[in-house]
Amino acid sequence: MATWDPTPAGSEQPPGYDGHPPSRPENGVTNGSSQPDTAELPALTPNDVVIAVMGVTGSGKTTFISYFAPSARIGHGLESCTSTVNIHKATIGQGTVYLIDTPGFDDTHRSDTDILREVANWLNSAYKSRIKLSGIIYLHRIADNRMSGSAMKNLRMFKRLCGEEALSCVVLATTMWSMMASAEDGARRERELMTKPEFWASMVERGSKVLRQDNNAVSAMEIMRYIMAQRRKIDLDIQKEMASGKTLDETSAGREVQSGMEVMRRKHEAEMAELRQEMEEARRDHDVRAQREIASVRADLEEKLRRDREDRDKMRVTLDELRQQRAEELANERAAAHERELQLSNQMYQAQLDRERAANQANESLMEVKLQLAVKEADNIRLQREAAERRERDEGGGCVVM
Ligand SMILES: Nc1nc2c(ncn2[C@@H]2O[C@H](COP(=O)(O)OP(=O)(O)O)[C@@H](O)[C@H]2O)c(=O)[nH]1
Ligand SMILES: [Mg+2]
Repeated sequence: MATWDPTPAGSEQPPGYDGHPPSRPENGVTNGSSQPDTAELPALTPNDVVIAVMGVTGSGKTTFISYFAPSARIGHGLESCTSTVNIHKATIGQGTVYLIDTPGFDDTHRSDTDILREVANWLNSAYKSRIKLSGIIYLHRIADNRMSGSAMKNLRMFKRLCGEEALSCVVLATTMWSMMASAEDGARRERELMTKPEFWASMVERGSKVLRQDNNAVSAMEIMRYIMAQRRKIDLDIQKEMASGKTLDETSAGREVQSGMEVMRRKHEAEMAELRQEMEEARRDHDVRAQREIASVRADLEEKLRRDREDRDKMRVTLDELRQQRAEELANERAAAHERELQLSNQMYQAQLDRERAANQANESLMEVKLQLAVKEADNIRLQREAAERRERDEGGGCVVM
Protein backbone atom coordinates (compact mmCIF):
# COMPACT_ATOMS: atom_id res chain seq x y z
CA MET A 1 0.00 0.00 0.00
CA ALA A 2 1.38 3.38 -0.78
CA THR A 3 0.73 7.02 -1.29
CA TRP A 4 0.28 7.98 -4.84
CA ASP A 5 1.42 10.83 -6.95
CA PRO A 6 -0.70 10.43 -10.05
CA THR A 7 1.15 13.00 -12.12
CA PRO A 8 2.42 11.42 -15.31
CA ALA A 9 5.49 12.96 -16.81
CA GLY A 10 4.70 15.54 -19.48
CA SER A 11 1.05 14.60 -19.95
CA GLU A 12 -1.46 17.02 -21.34
CA GLN A 13 -4.30 18.06 -19.08
CA PRO A 14 -7.78 17.01 -20.13
CA PRO A 15 -10.35 19.76 -20.73
CA GLY A 16 -11.87 21.34 -17.67
CA TYR A 17 -8.68 21.68 -15.69
CA ASP A 18 -6.78 24.79 -14.83
CA GLY A 19 -3.35 23.29 -15.37
CA HIS A 20 -2.14 23.82 -11.80
CA PRO A 21 0.58 21.36 -10.96
CA PRO A 22 -0.86 18.88 -8.47
CA SER A 23 0.70 18.94 -5.01
CA ARG A 24 1.17 15.64 -3.24
CA PRO A 25 -1.74 15.48 -0.80
CA GLU A 26 -4.34 16.57 -3.32
CA ASN A 27 -4.83 13.09 -4.70
CA GLY A 28 -6.62 12.29 -1.46
CA VAL A 29 -4.81 9.02 -1.29
CA THR A 30 -3.53 8.33 2.16
CA ASN A 31 -1.60 5.42 3.38
CA GLY A 32 -3.66 3.63 6.02
CA SER A 33 -0.51 2.01 7.32
CA SER A 34 2.00 3.75 9.52
CA GLN A 35 4.74 2.12 7.49
CA PRO A 36 4.74 2.89 3.81
CA ASP A 37 6.13 -0.24 2.20
CA THR A 38 6.69 1.13 -1.24
CA ALA A 39 8.01 4.59 -0.62
CA GLU A 40 9.75 4.44 -3.98
CA LEU A 41 6.48 3.76 -5.81
CA PRO A 42 6.82 5.49 -9.15
CA ALA A 43 4.25 8.03 -10.29
CA LEU A 44 1.51 6.28 -12.21
CA THR A 45 1.44 6.88 -15.90
CA PRO A 46 -1.50 6.85 -18.29
CA ASN A 47 -0.28 3.49 -19.58
CA ASP A 48 -0.65 1.75 -16.23
CA VAL A 49 -3.45 -0.69 -15.58
CA VAL A 50 -5.51 0.72 -12.70
CA ILE A 51 -8.51 -1.18 -11.35
CA ALA A 52 -10.83 0.05 -8.60
CA VAL A 53 -12.42 -2.39 -6.15
CA MET A 54 -15.71 -1.28 -4.62
CA GLY A 55 -18.54 -2.67 -2.49
CA VAL A 56 -19.89 -2.42 1.06
CA THR A 57 -17.65 -2.91 4.08
CA GLY A 58 -17.07 -6.62 4.57
CA SER A 59 -17.81 -7.60 0.96
CA GLY A 60 -14.23 -8.84 0.57
CA LYS A 61 -12.47 -5.96 -1.22
CA THR A 62 -9.24 -6.04 0.76
CA THR A 63 -9.17 -9.84 0.73
CA PHE A 64 -9.51 -9.78 -3.05
CA ILE A 65 -6.64 -7.31 -3.41
CA SER A 66 -4.48 -9.28 -0.97
CA TYR A 67 -4.34 -12.19 -3.46
CA PHE A 68 -2.20 -9.93 -5.64
CA ALA A 69 -0.70 -7.40 -3.26
CA PRO A 70 0.64 -8.41 0.16
CA SER A 71 0.36 -4.77 1.28
CA ALA A 72 -3.44 -5.17 1.56
CA ARG A 73 -4.40 -5.73 5.19
CA ILE A 74 -7.70 -7.40 5.98
CA GLY A 75 -9.84 -6.14 8.88
CA HIS A 76 -11.59 -8.69 11.01
CA GLY A 77 -13.55 -6.32 13.26
CA LEU A 78 -16.87 -4.65 12.68
CA GLU A 79 -15.18 -1.37 11.96
CA SER A 80 -14.32 -0.52 8.43
CA CYS A 81 -10.64 -1.17 7.90
CA THR A 82 -10.59 0.62 4.56
CA SER A 83 -11.69 4.01 5.69
CA THR A 84 -9.55 5.71 3.08
CA VAL A 85 -8.73 5.13 -0.55
CA ASN A 86 -5.60 2.97 -0.71
CA ILE A 87 -3.54 2.02 -3.70
CA HIS A 88 -1.80 -1.35 -3.93
CA LYS A 89 0.84 -2.31 -6.43
CA ALA A 90 0.49 -5.84 -7.75
CA THR A 91 2.42 -7.91 -10.22
CA ILE A 92 0.30 -10.08 -12.44
CA GLY A 93 2.15 -12.20 -14.95
CA GLN A 94 4.70 -9.89 -16.56
CA GLY A 95 2.75 -6.74 -15.84
CA THR A 96 2.12 -4.32 -13.02
CA VAL A 97 -1.40 -3.51 -11.97
CA TYR A 98 -2.53 -0.91 -9.45
CA LEU A 99 -5.52 -1.98 -7.38
CA ILE A 100 -7.49 0.71 -5.62
CA ASP A 101 -9.18 -0.26 -2.36
CA THR A 102 -12.09 2.10 -1.69
CA PRO A 103 -14.27 2.78 1.35
CA GLY A 104 -17.89 1.61 1.15
CA PHE A 105 -20.73 4.09 1.67
CA ASP A 106 -21.61 2.42 4.96
CA ASP A 107 -18.72 3.42 7.16
CA THR A 108 -19.35 3.29 10.89
CA HIS A 109 -17.52 6.54 11.54
CA ARG A 110 -17.75 8.64 8.43
CA SER A 111 -20.69 10.26 6.68
CA ASP A 112 -21.54 9.50 3.04
CA THR A 113 -20.57 13.10 2.31
CA ASP A 114 -17.05 12.59 3.65
CA ILE A 115 -16.63 9.34 1.75
CA LEU A 116 -17.90 10.82 -1.49
CA ARG A 117 -15.58 13.81 -1.07
CA GLU A 118 -12.62 11.50 -0.68
CA VAL A 119 -13.48 9.15 -3.53
CA ALA A 120 -14.38 12.06 -5.85
CA ASN A 121 -11.17 13.91 -5.05
CA TRP A 122 -9.16 10.80 -5.79
CA LEU A 123 -10.94 10.21 -9.08
CA ASN A 124 -10.58 13.90 -10.02
CA SER A 125 -6.83 13.73 -9.47
CA ALA A 126 -6.57 10.63 -11.61
CA TYR A 127 -8.66 12.22 -14.37
CA LYS A 128 -6.58 15.35 -14.28
CA SER A 129 -3.47 13.24 -14.79
CA ARG A 130 -5.10 11.28 -17.60
CA ILE A 131 -4.95 8.10 -15.60
CA LYS A 132 -7.98 6.10 -16.53
CA LEU A 133 -9.41 3.07 -14.84
CA SER A 134 -9.17 -0.17 -16.81
CA GLY A 135 -12.08 -1.60 -14.89
CA ILE A 136 -14.04 -1.65 -11.68
CA ILE A 137 -14.77 -4.72 -9.60
CA TYR A 138 -17.91 -4.42 -7.50
CA LEU A 139 -18.05 -7.10 -4.81
CA HIS A 140 -21.23 -8.41 -3.23
CA ARG A 141 -21.67 -11.12 -0.57
CA ILE A 142 -23.79 -13.87 -2.08
CA ALA A 143 -24.33 -15.18 1.45
CA ASP A 144 -26.51 -12.16 2.37
CA ASN A 145 -30.03 -13.43 1.96
CA ARG A 146 -31.42 -9.97 1.40
CA MET A 147 -30.11 -6.62 0.24
CA SER A 148 -29.76 -4.47 3.34
CA GLY A 149 -30.49 -0.73 3.24
CA SER A 150 -26.80 0.08 3.19
CA ALA A 151 -26.12 -2.49 0.43
CA MET A 152 -28.85 -0.87 -1.70
CA LYS A 153 -27.53 2.61 -0.99
CA ASN A 154 -24.01 1.51 -1.86
CA LEU A 155 -25.18 0.03 -5.15
CA ARG A 156 -27.11 3.20 -6.07
CA MET A 157 -24.02 5.26 -5.29
CA PHE A 158 -21.89 2.95 -7.40
CA LYS A 159 -24.21 3.28 -10.40
CA ARG A 160 -24.22 7.09 -10.08
CA LEU A 161 -20.44 7.33 -9.73
CA CYS A 162 -19.89 5.21 -12.85
CA GLY A 163 -22.61 6.38 -15.19
CA GLU A 164 -23.93 4.25 -18.04
CA GLU A 165 -20.91 4.30 -20.33
CA ALA A 166 -18.52 2.90 -17.73
CA LEU A 167 -20.79 -0.03 -16.91
CA SER A 168 -19.29 -2.13 -19.70
CA CYS A 169 -16.01 -2.14 -17.76
CA VAL A 170 -17.58 -3.32 -14.53
CA VAL A 171 -17.33 -6.80 -13.08
CA LEU A 172 -20.03 -7.63 -10.54
CA ALA A 173 -18.44 -10.36 -8.46
CA THR A 174 -20.15 -12.38 -5.77
CA THR A 175 -18.05 -13.43 -2.76
CA MET A 176 -18.48 -15.79 0.22
CA TRP A 177 -19.72 -18.78 -1.71
CA SER A 178 -18.24 -21.07 0.90
CA MET A 179 -20.77 -19.71 3.40
CA MET A 180 -23.74 -20.87 1.33
CA ALA A 181 -25.50 -24.00 2.55
CA SER A 182 -26.13 -25.07 -1.04
CA ALA A 183 -24.84 -24.04 -4.45
CA GLU A 184 -28.45 -23.96 -5.72
CA ASP A 185 -29.35 -21.27 -3.18
CA GLY A 186 -26.37 -19.25 -4.36
CA ALA A 187 -27.29 -19.67 -8.02
CA ARG A 188 -30.88 -18.62 -7.25
CA ARG A 189 -29.68 -15.45 -5.50
CA GLU A 190 -27.29 -14.72 -8.32
CA ARG A 191 -30.17 -15.00 -10.83
CA GLU A 192 -32.25 -12.68 -8.69
CA LEU A 193 -29.44 -10.11 -8.61
CA MET A 194 -29.05 -10.32 -12.39
CA THR A 195 -32.72 -10.02 -13.25
CA LYS A 196 -34.17 -7.49 -10.78
CA PRO A 197 -34.01 -3.93 -12.14
CA GLU A 198 -33.31 -2.46 -8.69
CA PHE A 199 -30.31 -4.76 -8.36
CA TRP A 200 -28.03 -5.52 -11.32
CA ALA A 201 -30.36 -6.04 -14.31
CA SER A 202 -29.77 -2.63 -15.93
CA MET A 203 -26.03 -2.93 -15.37
CA VAL A 204 -25.91 -6.36 -16.99
CA GLU A 205 -27.91 -4.99 -19.94
CA ARG A 206 -25.25 -2.32 -20.40
CA GLY A 207 -22.41 -4.79 -20.43
CA SER A 208 -21.41 -5.37 -16.81
CA LYS A 209 -20.10 -8.90 -16.35
CA VAL A 210 -21.25 -11.13 -13.49
CA LEU A 211 -18.52 -13.43 -12.22
CA ARG A 212 -18.02 -15.52 -9.10
CA GLN A 213 -15.26 -14.96 -6.57
CA ASP A 214 -15.74 -18.48 -5.22
CA ASN A 215 -12.30 -19.99 -5.24
CA ASN A 216 -9.86 -17.66 -3.51
CA ALA A 217 -6.85 -16.65 -5.59
CA VAL A 218 -7.91 -18.77 -8.58
CA SER A 219 -11.25 -17.06 -9.23
CA ALA A 220 -9.73 -13.70 -8.30
CA MET A 221 -7.16 -14.22 -11.06
CA GLU A 222 -9.91 -15.11 -13.54
CA ILE A 223 -11.65 -11.82 -12.73
CA MET A 224 -8.43 -9.88 -13.22
CA ARG A 225 -7.70 -11.66 -16.50
CA TYR A 226 -11.18 -10.85 -17.77
CA ILE A 227 -10.66 -7.13 -17.14
CA MET A 228 -7.13 -7.06 -18.50
CA ALA A 229 -8.15 -8.92 -21.67
CA GLN A 230 -10.74 -6.23 -22.40
CA ARG A 231 -7.99 -3.63 -22.70
CA ARG A 232 -10.38 -0.78 -22.00
CA LYS A 233 -9.92 2.60 -20.38
CA ILE A 234 -12.86 4.45 -18.93
CA ASP A 235 -13.91 7.81 -17.55
CA LEU A 236 -16.54 7.73 -14.83
CA ASP A 237 -19.49 10.13 -14.82
CA ILE A 238 -18.32 11.82 -11.64
CA GLN A 239 -14.95 12.57 -13.23
CA LYS A 240 -16.51 14.09 -16.34
CA GLU A 241 -19.14 15.99 -14.39
CA MET A 242 -16.71 17.67 -12.03
CA ALA A 243 -14.24 18.43 -14.81
CA SER A 244 -17.05 20.22 -16.66
CA GLY A 245 -17.42 22.62 -13.71
CA LYS A 246 -20.23 21.04 -11.69
CA THR A 247 -20.05 21.24 -7.93
CA LEU A 248 -20.10 17.94 -6.06
CA ASP A 249 -23.77 18.36 -5.06
CA GLU A 250 -24.69 18.85 -8.73
CA THR A 251 -23.18 15.54 -9.84
CA SER A 252 -25.31 12.44 -10.11
CA ALA A 253 -23.54 10.76 -7.16
CA GLY A 254 -23.72 14.00 -5.18
CA ARG A 255 -27.49 14.24 -5.76
CA GLU A 256 -27.87 10.66 -4.53
CA VAL A 257 -26.09 11.55 -1.27
CA GLN A 258 -28.14 14.75 -1.02
CA SER A 259 -31.42 12.88 -1.34
CA GLY A 260 -30.36 10.54 1.48
CA MET A 261 -29.43 13.58 3.56
CA GLU A 262 -32.75 15.23 2.79
CA VAL A 263 -34.61 12.17 4.12
CA MET A 264 -32.54 12.31 7.32
CA ARG A 265 -33.03 16.06 7.69
CA ARG A 266 -36.81 15.72 7.40
CA LYS A 267 -36.76 12.89 9.93
CA HIS A 268 -34.69 14.96 12.36
CA GLU A 269 -36.95 17.99 11.94
CA ALA A 270 -40.07 15.90 12.56
CA GLU A 271 -38.45 14.53 15.72
CA MET A 272 -37.62 18.06 16.81
CA ALA A 273 -41.24 19.19 16.36
CA GLU A 274 -42.39 16.23 18.44
CA LEU A 275 -39.92 17.12 21.18
CA ARG A 276 -41.16 20.72 21.28
CA GLN A 277 -44.68 19.43 21.84
CA GLU A 278 -43.54 17.06 24.59
CA MET A 279 -41.59 19.87 26.24
CA GLU A 280 -44.67 22.08 26.33
CA GLU A 281 -46.67 19.32 27.97
CA ALA A 282 -43.92 18.65 30.53
CA ARG A 283 -43.85 22.37 31.39
CA ARG A 284 -47.60 22.51 31.73
CA ASP A 285 -47.45 19.52 34.07
CA HIS A 286 -44.49 21.03 35.98
CA ASP A 287 -42.69 17.75 35.37
CA VAL A 288 -39.09 18.82 35.94
CA ARG A 289 -37.58 15.40 35.39
CA ALA A 290 -39.27 14.97 32.00
CA GLN A 291 -38.16 18.47 31.01
CA ARG A 292 -34.56 17.57 31.82
CA GLU A 293 -34.74 14.35 29.80
CA ILE A 294 -36.32 16.11 26.80
CA ALA A 295 -33.68 18.84 26.91
CA SER A 296 -30.95 16.23 26.75
CA VAL A 297 -32.54 14.44 23.74
CA ARG A 298 -33.05 17.83 22.08
CA ALA A 299 -29.36 18.69 22.48
CA ASP A 300 -28.42 15.45 20.66
CA LEU A 301 -30.88 16.21 17.90
CA GLU A 302 -29.64 19.78 17.51
CA GLU A 303 -26.14 18.37 17.07
CA LYS A 304 -27.42 16.01 14.34
CA LEU A 305 -29.15 18.89 12.55
CA ARG A 306 -25.96 20.93 12.79
CA ARG A 307 -24.03 18.07 11.18
CA ASP A 308 -26.70 17.78 8.45
CA ARG A 309 -26.17 21.47 7.63
CA GLU A 310 -22.40 21.07 7.71
CA ASP A 311 -22.56 18.08 5.34
CA ARG A 312 -24.76 20.06 2.94
CA ASP A 313 -22.18 22.84 2.83
CA LYS A 314 -19.37 20.34 2.32
CA MET A 315 -21.09 19.13 -0.85
CA ARG A 316 -21.15 22.59 -2.44
CA VAL A 317 -17.61 22.45 -3.74
CA THR A 318 -15.99 22.64 -7.12
CA LEU A 319 -13.20 20.31 -8.05
CA ASP A 320 -10.54 22.87 -7.08
CA GLU A 321 -12.22 23.77 -3.79
CA LEU A 322 -12.54 20.09 -2.95
CA ARG A 323 -8.88 19.52 -3.74
CA GLN A 324 -7.85 22.45 -1.56
CA GLN A 325 -10.11 21.43 1.33
CA ARG A 326 -9.00 17.79 1.20
CA ALA A 327 -5.36 18.90 1.23
CA GLU A 328 -6.11 20.95 4.36
CA GLU A 329 -8.06 18.10 5.97
CA LEU A 330 -5.23 15.66 5.31
CA ALA A 331 -2.66 18.11 6.66
CA ASN A 332 -4.79 18.59 9.79
CA GLU A 333 -5.19 14.82 10.16
CA ARG A 334 -1.45 14.39 9.87
CA ALA A 335 -0.80 17.17 12.40
CA ALA A 336 -3.36 15.67 14.82
CA ALA A 337 -1.77 12.23 14.48
CA HIS A 338 1.66 13.77 15.06
CA GLU A 339 0.38 15.61 18.14
CA ARG A 340 -1.16 12.40 19.48
CA GLU A 341 2.09 10.57 18.84
CA LEU A 342 3.98 13.23 20.79
CA GLN A 343 1.51 12.97 23.66
CA LEU A 344 1.88 9.21 23.72
CA SER A 345 5.64 9.35 23.67
CA ASN A 346 5.53 11.87 26.56
CA GLN A 347 3.20 9.53 28.42
CA MET A 348 5.59 6.66 27.82
CA TYR A 349 8.56 8.70 29.02
CA GLN A 350 6.64 9.70 32.15
CA ALA A 351 5.65 6.08 32.75
CA GLN A 352 9.31 5.04 32.48
CA LEU A 353 10.35 7.69 35.00
CA ASP A 354 7.58 6.58 37.36
CA ARG A 355 8.71 3.00 37.03
CA GLU A 356 12.32 3.90 37.83
CA ARG A 357 11.20 5.99 40.79
CA ALA A 358 9.01 3.16 42.02
CA ALA A 359 11.95 0.79 41.67
CA ASN A 360 14.12 3.20 43.65
CA GLN A 361 11.42 3.57 46.27
CA ALA A 362 11.12 -0.19 46.52
CA ASN A 363 14.91 -0.33 46.98
CA GLU A 364 14.75 2.33 49.66
CA SER A 365 12.08 0.43 51.59
CA LEU A 366 14.15 -2.72 51.34
CA MET A 367 17.17 -0.88 52.70
CA GLU A 368 15.05 0.54 55.50
CA VAL A 369 13.88 -2.94 56.45
CA LYS A 370 17.47 -4.20 56.33
CA LEU A 371 18.58 -1.25 58.44
CA GLN A 372 15.86 -1.91 61.01
CA LEU A 373 16.84 -5.57 61.10
CA ALA A 374 20.46 -4.58 61.51
CA VAL A 375 19.57 -2.11 64.30
CA LYS A 376 17.56 -4.82 66.03
CA GLU A 377 20.39 -7.27 65.58
CA ALA A 378 22.84 -4.73 67.01
CA ASP A 379 20.50 -4.13 69.95
CA ASN A 380 20.32 -7.87 70.61
CA ILE A 381 24.05 -8.16 70.45
CA ARG A 382 24.43 -5.17 72.80
CA LEU A 383 21.96 -6.77 75.23
CA GLN A 384 23.83 -10.05 75.00
CA ARG A 385 27.10 -8.29 75.64
CA GLU A 386 25.67 -6.43 78.65
CA ALA A 387 24.22 -9.66 80.03
CA ALA A 388 27.55 -11.38 79.54
CA GLU A 389 29.33 -8.53 81.29
CA ARG A 390 26.88 -8.77 84.12
CA ARG A 391 27.39 -12.50 84.40
CA GLU A 392 31.13 -12.04 84.29
CA ARG A 393 30.97 -9.42 86.98
CA ASP A 394 28.55 -11.46 89.09
CA GLU A 395 30.25 -14.77 88.69
CA GLY A 396 33.84 -13.73 88.54
CA GLY A 397 35.82 -10.75 89.66
CA GLY A 398 32.70 -9.00 90.83
CA CYS A 399 31.98 -11.70 93.44
CA VAL A 400 34.04 -10.51 96.34
CA VAL A 401 34.41 -13.06 99.15
CA MET A 402 33.95 -11.20 102.29
N1 LIG B 1 -15.76 -17.15 3.36
C1 LIG B 1 -15.27 -16.07 2.78
N2 LIG B 1 -14.81 -15.06 3.54
C2 LIG B 1 -14.31 -13.97 2.94
C3 LIG B 1 -14.28 -13.84 1.53
N3 LIG B 1 -13.76 -12.64 1.24
C4 LIG B 1 -13.50 -12.03 2.41
N4 LIG B 1 -13.83 -12.81 3.44
C5 LIG B 1 -13.73 -12.49 4.88
O1 LIG B 1 -14.68 -11.46 5.13
C6 LIG B 1 -14.18 -10.49 6.03
C7 LIG B 1 -14.22 -9.11 5.40
O2 LIG B 1 -13.35 -9.09 4.29
P1 LIG B 1 -12.55 -7.78 3.85
O3 LIG B 1 -11.67 -8.19 2.72
O4 LIG B 1 -11.90 -7.11 5.01
O5 LIG B 1 -13.76 -6.88 3.35
P2 LIG B 1 -13.75 -5.34 2.92
O6 LIG B 1 -14.32 -4.57 4.07
O7 LIG B 1 -14.66 -5.27 1.75
O8 LIG B 1 -12.35 -4.96 2.60
C8 LIG B 1 -12.76 -10.94 6.39
O9 LIG B 1 -12.85 -11.64 7.62
C9 LIG B 1 -12.39 -11.89 5.27
O10 LIG B 1 -11.50 -12.88 5.71
C10 LIG B 1 -14.78 -14.95 0.72
O11 LIG B 1 -14.82 -14.92 -0.50
N5 LIG B 1 -15.26 -16.02 1.42
MG1 LIG C 1 -11.20 -3.45 3.47
